[in-house]
Amino acid sequence: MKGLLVLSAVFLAVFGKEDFSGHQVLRISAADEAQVKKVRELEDLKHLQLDFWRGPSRPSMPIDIRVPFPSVQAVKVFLESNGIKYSIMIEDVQTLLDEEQEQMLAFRSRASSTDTFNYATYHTLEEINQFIDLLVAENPNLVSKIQIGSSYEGRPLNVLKFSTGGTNRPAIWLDTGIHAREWVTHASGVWFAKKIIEDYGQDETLTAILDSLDIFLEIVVNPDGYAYSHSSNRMWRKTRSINAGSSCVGVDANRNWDAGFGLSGSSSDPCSETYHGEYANSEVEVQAIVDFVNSHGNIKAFVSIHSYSQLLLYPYGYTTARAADQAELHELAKTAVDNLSSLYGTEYEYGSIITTIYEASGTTVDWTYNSGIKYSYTMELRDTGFYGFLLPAKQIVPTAQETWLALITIMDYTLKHPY
Ligand code: 0X9
Ligand code: ZN
Repeated sequence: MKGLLVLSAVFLAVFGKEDFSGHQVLRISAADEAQVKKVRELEDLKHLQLDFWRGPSRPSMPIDIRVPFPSVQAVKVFLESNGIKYSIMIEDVQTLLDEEQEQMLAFRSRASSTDTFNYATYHTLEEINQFIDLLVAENPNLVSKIQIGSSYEGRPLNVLKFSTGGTNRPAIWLDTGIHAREWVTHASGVWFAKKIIEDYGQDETLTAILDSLDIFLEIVVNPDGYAYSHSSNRMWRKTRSINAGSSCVGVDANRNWDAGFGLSGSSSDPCSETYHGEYANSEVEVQAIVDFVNSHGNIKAFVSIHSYSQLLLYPYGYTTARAADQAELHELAKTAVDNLSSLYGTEYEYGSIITTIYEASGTTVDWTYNSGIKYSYTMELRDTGFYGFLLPAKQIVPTAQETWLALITIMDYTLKHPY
């Protein structure tokens, strides 16, 4: 075990990439609240270096944990001795990462137009930025690039603005990639951008939407994290800001918003994957969106896209209080997931964040909702944990296609229900 640790340290030093050989993803099915509580104890055993991919949440929702090789036996013994059921979802994380890299290499080519761009593979930050520039160059009358700020490490925060004219039209905001490792979201964001261009003037619904509303799309909300997830650690989630007094890097940008900031459902530990940051909007990537939304003043729908779990969620995450518009948000969510499912049969659950997934404070859409954006939603795309964050590239296009049906539903509803 020690040998392997030394080996992986050497590997990291030589190749600069974190190695996940022997890491397993365990799926835990807690039978009741007491067992969920037991599993929570694992969270406090820092030396195990567990990475909770999903949960803990209510007993009916499985808990997925990436367990580093040296901790695998200890965790299994812990679960077995407490009578907690589990299965192995991913035998060896590194095998999936190797396949992903191979796939990316095989399909790597610098596209000269958005027609030859490969939507069915994962792309680096540079490639996504090239895509953005190509799309804007090809369609200057329909889409432009706005830089809403710079990331902690100085990368541009690019937003695509799709507009057919007017001044400060009511608008829809879409974002992907606030969590670095949720690669299918960035890939879907790219596909959405192309889809909007293709469908304008062709598809009646999208055309009507763009004739009255603007669409803003930020494909890479967290570019530092995304770059790092390619260069060094595929499992990176947070931003890359340095935390004073800690050797741990980064803040969970989905706990950093000014809505129930710092309440339970986030962590005050800089080493935690759900670290909320020193204060609300401490992350420049979050502050940039806050400033943009406030100065725009006319955003009517906001959809923030994550993976995984197949959920369509609305506020709140930090309180069990019902959103004032809960009934309407719930109805619209139902229609949206029905439409999503109609394509490939992918099943989504929907509801408020806190009742459907878990308590989460300082999240994006709780802030947007409290700021007056009625149609505030967050999605968790494919899958339900078979591959988790490591969704094979061949699922990118189907995922984006079905998700688009949900987005169109929300955008069309927004158009038809002005407020
Ligand atoms: O913990 C989160 O931030 C979200 N899950 S994820 O695996 N994407 O990290 C859930 C929080 C509430 N849901 C969303 N805001 N999507
Ligand atoms: Zn996420």
